[in-house]
Amino acid sequence: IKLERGLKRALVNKELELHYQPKVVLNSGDIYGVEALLRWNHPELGRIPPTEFIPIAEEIGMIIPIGKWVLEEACIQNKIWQDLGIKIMMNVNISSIQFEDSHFVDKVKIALAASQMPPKYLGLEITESVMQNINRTYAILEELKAVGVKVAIDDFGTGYSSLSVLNNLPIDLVKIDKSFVNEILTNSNTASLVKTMVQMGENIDFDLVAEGIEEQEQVAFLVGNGCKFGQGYFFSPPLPVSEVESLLIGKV
Ligand code: G
Ligand code: G
Ligand code: NA
Ligand code: MN
Repeated sequence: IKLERGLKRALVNKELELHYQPKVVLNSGDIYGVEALLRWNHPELGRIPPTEFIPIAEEIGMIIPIGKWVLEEACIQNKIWQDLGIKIMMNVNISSIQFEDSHFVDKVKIALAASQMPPKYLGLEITESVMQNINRTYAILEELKAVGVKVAIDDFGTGYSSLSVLNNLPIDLVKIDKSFVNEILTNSNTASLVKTMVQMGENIDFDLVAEGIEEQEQVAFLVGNGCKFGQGYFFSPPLPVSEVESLLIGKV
């Protein structure tokens, strides 16, 4: 109850903040983008993890205005970097509740127009849970494609969607969930699964991003099996804007 009321104030009180985790080209370590991750600095309780407050925000509907703020803020930040010569992708997590909002595509367009950020640098990370209504999902993805933004399936393999879904939807990118990456060196079934996903990506033309990379040996396995992109603590944790900017200025 306390968090519920707090969330309603969090936006106006400017308690929300975005951190950014670098996304890298695995064989060079070059940063080609970042993922925006929401942080809530509660005035009394301190930092509350998104795994705690996002489900509440979804339940009480606050994820709609909060998600709109995240999109707008991320686009403004990307445009600031573009103007500094840092031309990188900006990925934003989209809750399935936002995706189901009938004004979702309009909100994406508004965030792009207001920031003047070039659409091709914006990536939207959606989860398999949006695929419950496949016809509607297809229509929205086509609209987003027309806008010029990229779409990624996040946490792939943790939901219930079948592989055929990837073949039929206009998806640019699939993120290999960190629970798989965590096991690639120790579980041969998981290793085969990841190899299969990379091959599928080559066959039906989407890129793969491995998430949750924590060790050099995981990088070597992924590169060796054709996975080009990744993110994880091995490269960098999510960082506040000033810290990630120092990294970007050094590396891009
Ligand atoms: O940053 P971690 O940083 O702890 O994020 C935990 C979870 O919260 C992840 O599943 C992530 O996708 C989700 N998350 C983080 N930021 C956002 C956001 O802006 N919107 C939505 N919908 N989910 C987010
Ligand atoms: O659901 P989503 O994939 O958006 O969640 C990203 C979550 O993973 C965030 O909580 C982020 O902080 C976390 N994360 C990023 N890199 C790593 C990593 O290398 N290891 C682990 N365990 N978590 C990570
Ligand atoms: Na994500
Ligand atoms: Mn994920």
